[in-house]
Order: sequence, then structure tokens, then C-alpha cells
Amino acid sequence: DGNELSEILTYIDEETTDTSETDMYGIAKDKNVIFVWLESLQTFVINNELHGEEITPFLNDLIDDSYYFENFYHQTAQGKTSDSEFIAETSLYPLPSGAVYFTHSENTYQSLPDMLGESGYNTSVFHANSGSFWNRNVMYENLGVDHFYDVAAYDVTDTNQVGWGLKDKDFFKQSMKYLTSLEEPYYTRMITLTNHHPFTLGEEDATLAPFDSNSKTLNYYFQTVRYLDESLELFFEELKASGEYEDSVIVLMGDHYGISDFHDRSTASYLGKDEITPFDHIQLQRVPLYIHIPGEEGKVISDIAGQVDIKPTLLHLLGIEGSNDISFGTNLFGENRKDFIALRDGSFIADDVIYTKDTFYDRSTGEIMETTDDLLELKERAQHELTYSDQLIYGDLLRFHDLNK
Ligand code: GP9
Ligand code: MN
Repeated sequence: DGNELSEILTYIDEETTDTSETDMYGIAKDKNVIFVWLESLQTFVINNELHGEEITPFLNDLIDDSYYFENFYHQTAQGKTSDSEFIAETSLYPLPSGAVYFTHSENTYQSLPDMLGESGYNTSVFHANSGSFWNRNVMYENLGVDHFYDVAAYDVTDTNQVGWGLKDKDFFKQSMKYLTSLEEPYYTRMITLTNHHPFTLGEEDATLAPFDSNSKTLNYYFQTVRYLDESLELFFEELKASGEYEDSVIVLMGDHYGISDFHDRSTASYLGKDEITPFDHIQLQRVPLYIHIPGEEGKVISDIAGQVDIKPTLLHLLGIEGSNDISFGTNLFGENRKDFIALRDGSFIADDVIYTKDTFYDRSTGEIMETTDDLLELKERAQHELTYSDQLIYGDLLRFHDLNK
């Protein structure tokens, strides 16, 4: 009801709204946004090696001229990729169970595509899977996506597919003709697919020998990660050759983990650890986030960050004032950032502490900390925020809110 909504709006106003001015405001005004979804890519492979070789040479180099967030966490649950899409574009949390893309696809949302559409952007998604997977075709329409280039837009043959479908290199190549014909400015998301469990790749595409452990999944993960890295390099070349590059900001984001805790023993052996502790498990939920603005040097940012922060951050960079903005995240370049990143299961990351499985850990050492009232209060706040988000979604409360005021 109305009271519930006004309590939530007050919370958002007081706790998750950062109106501080920065010199990043509007830095990408009127530029195109090309937002690439990095399937199952985790941060632990970035700047790391296998058999003495870099796993992701292109992404490692890209850090040098991007804003790269090394402590950025995915916040997804059962909705996997679709949850990551939902979080990034609405700055709400996904649901504790099920996929909001299926269960609440008819709700009123205040989404990034909607808001950008109102600012004159043409919005689209590219993904070479069936349009109904994750109920995307229905949800995209609701979120204000003007056009969805699904599998029907692609030429998929016996030789250009592997695993889940069209190989990423072919996906990017074939997307170029559509991308270059989009009306500017455009906001588009490109969702990759090859680096998806069970991480299969043809021999002709494998340029890194597999890892050697009891987990076939982890062993071959490195190969498809390398393939994803190569396909991104190729995509950047295509963007430069076509002239799209210069007028665009390119955002790259990992959607969720690729290696589940089922493979912990092998993951520990790769990382040179005895075991994966609950603390390590949380740290393994980091996924890469790059904001690449051609002509800007960028920098490595170590502050904690999460997928809910994407929407307010992009609005800030594009110089779009969200006066009535409903976001649980905060602008990643702001001065008054919210001080915790909540994961869907109630675990959270704060500057000094990581909470998971009823235990507080020192964020820098991983040592167990004594529970204090301050820590318990932080835990309550994180839990509260998740509950508020759930209330908004279950009650479809944004339909009572003037989203454009
Ligand atoms: C499916 C692709 C993978 O279209 O986005 O989905 P996931 O299994 O990672 O949620
Ligand atoms: Mn995924």
C-alpha cells in the first residue's frame, strides 16, 4: 500500500541516494552505450595465469585505459543471467527464489532503457539465443527495449556454433551490420554465450591448454574464458574499423560466477589454497566491471561495488538527472556511496568486513571478527534493504509512484 511505498522511498532518499557532484558527471553525454555481458566471467582469472600464460591478455591490457572495478560483486540468485540484467537495469535486487524475469514481468519498473529512451536514446539487446529464454522477449518489452536481436537475427550453421549456440566471435561479427545501422545515440546490450557451463569449445578455437584437476568444468573454463577474451579483442577491432568506437562508451560486466562451490577443491588447488573458506567463497563472487571511455585514461578502482550500482552510475556518466530515481545502488564515482554491498542471500561486503553464514570476517585478512553491535546493525540494514526491494516487486509498488517527476 501507499504507506509501505513511502517508507521505502524515504529509505532510498536517505540511504541510497548520492547527489554529490563529480567531474565525471555527463562525461559521456550523448554518447552511445555498448554494454557487453560477459557470460560466467569471474574476476579471479583477470591478471592471472595458467601454464605461465595470461588467461585474458586483452582484458588485462584493457585495464590500462578503463575504469576497472576490482571489487565488484555480482548479486544474482536463481535467475542467473536474467537476474544480472534486472539488477543492472533497475537497481533493484532479484528475488530470493525464482526469476523475476518470469514471475514479475508485468510489473511497473523504472528501467535504464526506459529512462534513456526518454532522453532520446534508441535501445536494443543483442543475444543469439531464443527470444523467449528467461522470458526476455516479454520482459524487454516491459523494460522499454526498442529492439531485441535474438537468434532469428543471426545465421547459425553447423560450423559456427558450439555448446549453447552461436560462437561469440561470430556473434560479434554478425552483430556489426545491425549495430552500425542503429540510430544514434543508442544504448545496446550484447550478451555473450560461449563461456557458459559446461564450457565446451572445438579444438580449432582452443588456444590455451586446459587446467589439470579433478574438475573437468574448471579445467575447460579457462579455455572458454580465453575464447571470450579473444572475441572481445575482435569486437573492439570491429568497433574501431566501423567508427562506432569513438562515439561510444563501452561497458563490460561479468554476469555471475561460472565455477560453483561444487568445484571448490579444484578451485583451491588452482589458487594455491588449502581450501575455499566461506570468506573466499564471497570473494569469488567478484566479477569484472570495465567502463571504457575512448580518450579517457581511466583507473583501477578498489572501492566495493555491485551490480545494483550500474544504473545510477551510467545515468551519472551520461549526464541524465534522475530526480525521482528509485535505486538501491549508488553512483560508483560519487562521494557519499552507500557503505555495503548486499548479496542476495543476506551476505554483504563493507569496507572493513565481510559477513556470510552468520560470521563476520575482516575484509583484508579473512580472519573471523568478534560480533559487535555496529556489525549487527549493518547486517540488519543489509537485510532490510533486500526486504524493501522484495516488497516493491511483490506488491508492484512502483505503479503508485510518479517515475518521471
Ligand atoms: C541464455 C544465456 C545463459 O540465453 O544468457 O543464461 P544463464 O544460464 O547463464 O542464466
Ligand atoms: Mn549467465
